[in-house]
Amino acid sequence: MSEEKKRFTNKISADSFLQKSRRSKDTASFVTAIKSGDKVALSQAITQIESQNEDQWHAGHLLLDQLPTAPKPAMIIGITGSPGVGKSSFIEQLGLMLVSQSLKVAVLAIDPSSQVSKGSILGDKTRMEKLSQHPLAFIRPSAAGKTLGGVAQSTKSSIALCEKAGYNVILVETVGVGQSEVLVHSMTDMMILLLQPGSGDELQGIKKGVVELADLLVVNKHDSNKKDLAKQTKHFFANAIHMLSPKHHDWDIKVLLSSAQENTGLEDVWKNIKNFFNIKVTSGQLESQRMEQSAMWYDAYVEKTVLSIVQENKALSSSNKMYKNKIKNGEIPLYQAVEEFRKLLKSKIVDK
Ligand SMILES: Nc1nc2c(ncn2[C@@H]2O[C@H](COP(=O)(O)OP(=O)(O)OP(=O)(O)O)[C@@H](O)[C@H]2O)c(=O)[nH]1
Ligand SMILES: [Mg+2]
Repeated sequence: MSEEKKRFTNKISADSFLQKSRRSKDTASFVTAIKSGDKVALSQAITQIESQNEDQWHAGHLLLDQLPTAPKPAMIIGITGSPGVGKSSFIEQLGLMLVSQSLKVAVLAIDPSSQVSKGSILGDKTRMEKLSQHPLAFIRPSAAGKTLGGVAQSTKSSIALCEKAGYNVILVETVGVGQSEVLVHSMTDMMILLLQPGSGDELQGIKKGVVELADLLVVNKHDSNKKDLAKQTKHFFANAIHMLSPKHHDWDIKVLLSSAQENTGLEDVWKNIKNFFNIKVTSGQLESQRMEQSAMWYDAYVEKTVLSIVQENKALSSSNKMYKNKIKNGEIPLYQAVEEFRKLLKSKIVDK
């Protein structure tokens, strides 16, 4: 090797060493900051996790891996319900009650539709104004726009980050209707469904699936002139849930009443949340549910990894595009294209 080439090679390895050590120092100081309760650092780490930039995305996930496991599992609770039912207001009141008991509360939002509409982001922030100013609370509005692994994946990683950052209760508000309930169910320990007074029709059709996912039902806005209607709705659901297939053998799904406006019913909600977690932690179900969720997420990651390998491979990605175009132009039937692409992919993988 010529002297010049040697110097050049040495310079490159010295540079990459410097880069690496700088990066690991960054990660180490990030870890320290997050462990010490630095909300700005936590926020920056979530931004990395949500990033579309592969280096940033990896840096965020590396950091997540390097943070030590929380000494006690957080209570990860999904709060779901129709638009306008009062989720953000309920979360703020519940959150304020919990921080007053010296618990650290993180609020995240999952919004699979945020790639299209970013409408809820401002709303969430203003509706949780008091809580967002509390030192023990951390509020992160829903991920805006596209993220590398998808919005659901980034919310799942943000939850894990908040747990490792020492938050005791993590409340995840679902934004948008439909798929978000199933997604939030795949990343939380408990689901609370908020209901409007007079909303018996929630038990019809697709909403029945959402009711079946819930571990606790709360008829909200039990105040002013809606008190009687809220009570009737409570009785309606209390009777109706007996007809659904039971989700737990050791937990009776309850229907409670609450009002964020009058700040009533929230202590009862909290008492039930604590009972639920006591049962699930003691029986080991919380741990097994989380492991099951991880296995499911592993599948999702593998799918994404395979897809990104296809996209990175020139021959495969150009065939992929070619088939897509052919389908769009009506030049090939859908399943024929899928089958041909499958064969091509298999020929690249097998025996190599
Ligand atoms: N009467 C009454 N109104 C409430 C209560 N909680 C919320 N509201 C009102 O209901 C409306 C919606 O409240 P949000 O807390 O933003 O509801 P949300 O479910 O988070 O709404 P989206 O995130 O937009 O789906 C607001 O006008 C609130 O003031 C309550 O306990 N009682
Ligand atoms: Mg809201």
